Amino acid sequence: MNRIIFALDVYDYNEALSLSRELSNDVFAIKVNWPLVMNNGISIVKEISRYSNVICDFKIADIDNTNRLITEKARENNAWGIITHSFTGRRSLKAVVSAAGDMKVFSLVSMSQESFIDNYTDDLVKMSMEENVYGLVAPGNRIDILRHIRSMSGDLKIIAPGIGAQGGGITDAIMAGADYVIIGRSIYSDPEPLKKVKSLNEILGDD
Ligand code: FNU
Repeated sequence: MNRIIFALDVYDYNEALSLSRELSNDVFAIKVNWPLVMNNGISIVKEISRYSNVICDFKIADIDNTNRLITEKARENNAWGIITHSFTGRRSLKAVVSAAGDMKVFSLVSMSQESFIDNYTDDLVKMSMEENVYGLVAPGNRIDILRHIRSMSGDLKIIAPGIGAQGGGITDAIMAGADYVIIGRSIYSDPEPLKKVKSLNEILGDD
């Protein structure tokens, strides 16, 4: 079992594909974000999906129709999962869930950056559960908030960024209730990314 989601935040096509090939057997999923997609087009999602589950971190935050259009593009390109904001409210979230089909929807309810406005986090968790999302994104480096979100969210999967470069500890995040940890720079900036992933898996007791 692997509990690392690799955040592939590079621009370059060849680098992205070679990291995907190299790490795919040792991570649970590869998360792509706007920098990679802006540089290479949405078809990069389909290419990486040949090696790994792909989560599109598009942080969708628009009206229902635009959310639907974005979600359909991720689905068409074989994404396994998609990340949407939830602060835009129920109607926008429903549009993502309904367009997602078999894709897993992760609803963002708080962020790893401490400047995130957390006043409505409880409401966002409740609404996300009512709308039957598959999982939540919650901060892996702000442990009290992560623990609180875990306590509210039953058996929803929690994926947690903020590990390493943003100060969070990998075991702390898992102990606080994350099912998976999202890690980017600590892996791709390492001179030996595969070795780094393997050592993180070892810390988690995963093979
Ligand atoms: P690394 N990310 C994040 N915080 O960092 N999706 C959030 O609250 C969130 C995210 C993403 O710091 C960020 O965009 F909701 O290099 C990046 O792709 O390990 C990754 O998680 C963290 O990258």
